[in-house]
Amino acid sequence: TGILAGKRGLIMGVANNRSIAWGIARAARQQGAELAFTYQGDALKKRVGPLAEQLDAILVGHCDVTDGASIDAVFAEVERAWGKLDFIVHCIAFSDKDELTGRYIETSEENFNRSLNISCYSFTAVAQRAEKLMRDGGSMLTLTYYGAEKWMPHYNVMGVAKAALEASVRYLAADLGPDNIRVNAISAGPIKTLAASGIGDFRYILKWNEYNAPLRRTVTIEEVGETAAFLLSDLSRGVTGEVLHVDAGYHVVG
Ligand code: 0WD
Repeated sequence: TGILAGKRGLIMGVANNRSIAWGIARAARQQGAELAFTYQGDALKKRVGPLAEQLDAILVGHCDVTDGASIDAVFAEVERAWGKLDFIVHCIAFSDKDELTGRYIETSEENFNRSLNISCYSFTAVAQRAEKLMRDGGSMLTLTYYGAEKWMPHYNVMGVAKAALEASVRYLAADLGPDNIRVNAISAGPIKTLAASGIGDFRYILKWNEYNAPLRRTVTIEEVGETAAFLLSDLSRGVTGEVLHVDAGYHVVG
């Protein structure tokens, strides 16, 4: 039972139990979904394996999204295990930490390309593979941040990547809508995770949100997870191409 009963989904981007992807996985499982996880490299396998087990999920393998062959391998494994797919959750982003501080203008061409590739293109690359397995329609979800819409201190190249990611959500939604595949993003407020710890002055950003967001607090991975469960489920069947803010309302004031 639950709003995701009978649905099968692939979760990409769990690094540890503070990851937003983990909050989404837990909520999806609670709502009855069957899950599969990817992990990035052997170091993370040790961490993601036991987490997957907690949710009775299958580990479909290593996936580095900069390597198309590893994406193909993961989707081949999903097809072998399930034959089809109902949803994917993409919680992947990367930039060299040294460029998540100071001025955007100093960004290097190499890190710009790498950041856009991992944080934006990879969602499209994954969508290409997932489309073929979403035989009964489906839901694709990615994670973005307010730094896509407005300048934010230190977010720099990641803000540019998230702006491109949000645009790609709209283009993918238009491409896949005729097959009843929906594509949406959650714009999450700041949460202390491994990836966030690379952003300059992150504690200050958390405090700033706490003082200024309408709900006067930050959000949790559980809250992002439960909104995600809604977007992955048929309860949101009329919603696509949307960027939904789960940020305690910060976007109305910031
Ligand atoms: O405040 C925050 N934490 C917010 C995060 C606010 C709004 C949005 N987001 C976004 C992030 O930009 C990201 O897209 O949410 C998504 C998930 O991020 P997270 O949960 O904050 O961070 P984390 O737990 O670190 O997971 C991101 C993971 C990587 O972890 P590390 O920290 O090891 O880089 O993305 C994965 C990796 O597991 N990842 C990759 N996976 C496959 N191939 C790759 C890659 N090349 N690079 C990074």
